[in-house]
Amino acid sequence: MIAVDRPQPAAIRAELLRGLRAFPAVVSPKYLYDGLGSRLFAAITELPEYYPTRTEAAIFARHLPAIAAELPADLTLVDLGAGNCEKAARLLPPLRVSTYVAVDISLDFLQEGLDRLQQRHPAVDMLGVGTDFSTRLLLPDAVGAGPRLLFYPGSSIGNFTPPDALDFLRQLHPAAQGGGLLVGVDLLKPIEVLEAAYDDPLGVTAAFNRNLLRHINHLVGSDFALADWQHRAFFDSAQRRIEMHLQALHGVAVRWPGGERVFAAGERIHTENSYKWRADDFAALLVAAGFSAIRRWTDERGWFAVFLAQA
Ligand code: AVJ
Repeated sequence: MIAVDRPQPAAIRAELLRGLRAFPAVVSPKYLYDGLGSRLFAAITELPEYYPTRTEAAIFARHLPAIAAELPADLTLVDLGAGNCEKAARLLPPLRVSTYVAVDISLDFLQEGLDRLQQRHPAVDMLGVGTDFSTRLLLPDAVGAGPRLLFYPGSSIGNFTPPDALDFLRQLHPAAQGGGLLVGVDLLKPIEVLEAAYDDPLGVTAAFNRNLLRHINHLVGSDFALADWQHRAFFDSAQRRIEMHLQALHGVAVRWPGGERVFAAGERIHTENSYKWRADDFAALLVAAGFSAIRRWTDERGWFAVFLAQA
């Protein structure tokens, strides 16, 4: 395991407090994933309403031979946001991966998954890299000079606004070293389907969102009381995105060492955007970022797409 540019607690605190003081208040969705948050997200992927994970898995299950046919043998697979490494686990033999590089912000969660995977696939070289690749993808020299397939599944790209997604893809391009990009993207679909996926009746997504306040309390020493805050998620058709917010049920003052913020009843903290793409627009985005030879696979309903592009 290698930790590159481990984020400093003071920098994290400063970033969070800047967002909490802003109007409207905003927190980056990356803070949704502490230990419990990562487990709650895993629970979300099991919900009947949350279609993206299983739809993407079905696309891979069906089209893996076609995808493999486009790729060289002895592949170096770089898994961006590997989490528990479950998604990549199913790709290693079919894609003839010889080197697997798991990249994630949280090294703790990564270690468990990587150990399990190494036991199942002893012949594959494995490396864990802890880094926040959303700003810059820094890979250690140990990853090697040959071409790499960058793997960015799950529609995590949906967290970026379209201009930020373009910047992100442009900075990924050189890291592929002439290899490619395999990326999963959630597509536009009826609003009822979208909103149910982000506001499930069991309340798992609400717990996932509200857990952010516990994590912030831990990181900055604030005193958010979870009972004061309600989960909100809705689709904004103009911006083609699901927005997640935490909304104050009544007026609250939140204190932290050295400061405070008063929230009026109904005031919100914006916690996540999840953009939904038209497949043709996303293909054009890949081209604008410098990728070529774009191939795409979708499910029968056209709800989700997997793109393969040459770097
Ligand atoms: C992990 C960013 C792809 O946007 O669907 C799930 C996160 N948020 N439910 C998504 C999420 C609420 C998820 N991504």
